[in-house]
Amino acid sequence: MTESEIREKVKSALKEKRFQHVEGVVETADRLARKYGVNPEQARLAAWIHDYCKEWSEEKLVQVAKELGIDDSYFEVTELLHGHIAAEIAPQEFGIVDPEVRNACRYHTSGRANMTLLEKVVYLADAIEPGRDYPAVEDIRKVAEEDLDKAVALSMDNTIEFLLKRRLPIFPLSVVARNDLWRKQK
Ligand code: DGI
Ligand code: FE
Ligand code: FE
Ligand code: FE
Repeated sequence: MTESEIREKVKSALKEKRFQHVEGVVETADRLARKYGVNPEQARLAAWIHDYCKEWSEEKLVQVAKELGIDDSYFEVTELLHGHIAAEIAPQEFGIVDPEVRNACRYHTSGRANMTLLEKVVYLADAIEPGRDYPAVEDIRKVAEEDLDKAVALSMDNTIEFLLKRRLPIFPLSVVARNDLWRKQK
């Protein structure tokens, strides 16, 4: 599929507002990729597909995850399934087989230990695209211009704080990712 075919397919799977978010992630990922020496085509592709399954029902996400053999531990935190499933179905749905692109999609919500630059760029673009509005976003945007790792680490802290305040479950991989990035700051 060409990029514009991928764009149209994603557009038809999402509500207008979420599609605008995706377009913001694509442009931000492209810009961050150039800034930090990442392949912008890979960044754009991962950004286009990252929320392709975001509007599926929880039932559908869990059912498809079971069919695909995705690890059971993900089912407790279903917020993490949409990226994982999009990565799994990317070859059939979009002809995207590049494992680096698929991993950037797969880990865009939790992150993981030893993230690649591409994974960090997509993670951060998702958090700071122009449509995002939450108290810490301006700080994270500022740091994103200077230090990729620090910006990703700040974004992960912000997500974990948000989850703690709401007494929501924190996926172990989210904590592993956060610890890994801060450890490397020093
Ligand atoms: O899909 P988006 O809204 O663009 O962004 P996302 O995929 O980064 O995050 C989706 C949601 O997942 C968001 O509300 C935060 C939440 N989330 C991220 N990490 C965790 C989490 N939710 C739980 N319960 N546990 C996590 O570790
Ligand atoms: Fe997402
Ligand atoms: Fe995110
Ligand atoms: Fe997103």
